[in-house]
Amino acid sequence: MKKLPLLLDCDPGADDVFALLWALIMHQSDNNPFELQCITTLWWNVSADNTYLNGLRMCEFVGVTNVPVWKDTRPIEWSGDASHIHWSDGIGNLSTMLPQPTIPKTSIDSVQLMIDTIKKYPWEITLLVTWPMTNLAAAEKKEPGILNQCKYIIAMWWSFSGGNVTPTSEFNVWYDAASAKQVVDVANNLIMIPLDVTQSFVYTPEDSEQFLGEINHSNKAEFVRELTKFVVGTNRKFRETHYQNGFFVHDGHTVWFLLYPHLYRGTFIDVRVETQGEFTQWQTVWDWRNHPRKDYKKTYVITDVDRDGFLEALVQDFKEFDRDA
Ligand SMILES: [Ca+2]
Repeated sequence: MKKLPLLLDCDPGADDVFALLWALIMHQSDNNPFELQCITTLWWNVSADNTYLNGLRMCEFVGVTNVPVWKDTRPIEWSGDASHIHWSDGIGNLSTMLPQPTIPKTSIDSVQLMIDTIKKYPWEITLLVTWPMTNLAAAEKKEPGILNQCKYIIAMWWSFSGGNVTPTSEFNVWYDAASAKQVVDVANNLIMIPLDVTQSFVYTPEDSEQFLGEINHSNKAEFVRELTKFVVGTNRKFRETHYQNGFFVHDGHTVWFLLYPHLYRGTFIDVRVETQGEFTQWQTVWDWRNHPRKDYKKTYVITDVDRDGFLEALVQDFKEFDRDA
């Protein structure tokens, strides 16, 4: 069976690592219809060097050596990042639990790689995006029409009801709203997983134990356990979960939606980005009135996830991953 091609655009970062881990587990499994073609890593959560290293480390950890990982080579003017949340290595200093990468390092521009990969698999490839739309907007600018040659673009971004950086703006929009606007204005294949859905699901250490407890004590299980502990700590510290003992698996939902779309519900909505509001700049505005604009782009927005079904799927996936431990 021919597998469907995937590209993962990410900035790992702790919650990205969950997305990356499951994308790589899926890539290794014979029982799924998808195949990762490449991973583009970008600066933001932590430095470009560290997000790239985390991409390589996770490939090595899962045993994937046939997927190229690409580094962000843009000149970065702003030196800020989220290392105060993710720590300097991006994963709470847990990189010491991961193998040293032996996969050859690369230096090709990630935007060009994205364009080349889409052209290789036109109307077949799906893009998973777990950071702002910077690369996608740059690819579209360089090669107009390229984004609509993707089958789907599945992204964790946006919000119906409020932001997590400002009262109205979600992080992945706020960080690069110009790119968000450019992408939503042209793409007709977007699937958005908004903050409202990712924040409706607090993943707890007990959830982790539900699948880790059923398998042998292994380095794979131990890494997931420690990563869970770290992310729970940061979510509590920054009051993300309103002191509930758990964390939001924001980025992971992109991969899980791809694998288990029947566990999610959604609808098509007309979406825009507010660019000028005094108190609402970079807010995402949804038109629920069923009066689409003339130039309305088809945007599928996830509105709900089946928590129990989701956790059941994780148990099975991880058993498969850990069976040789
Ligand atoms: Ca991310």
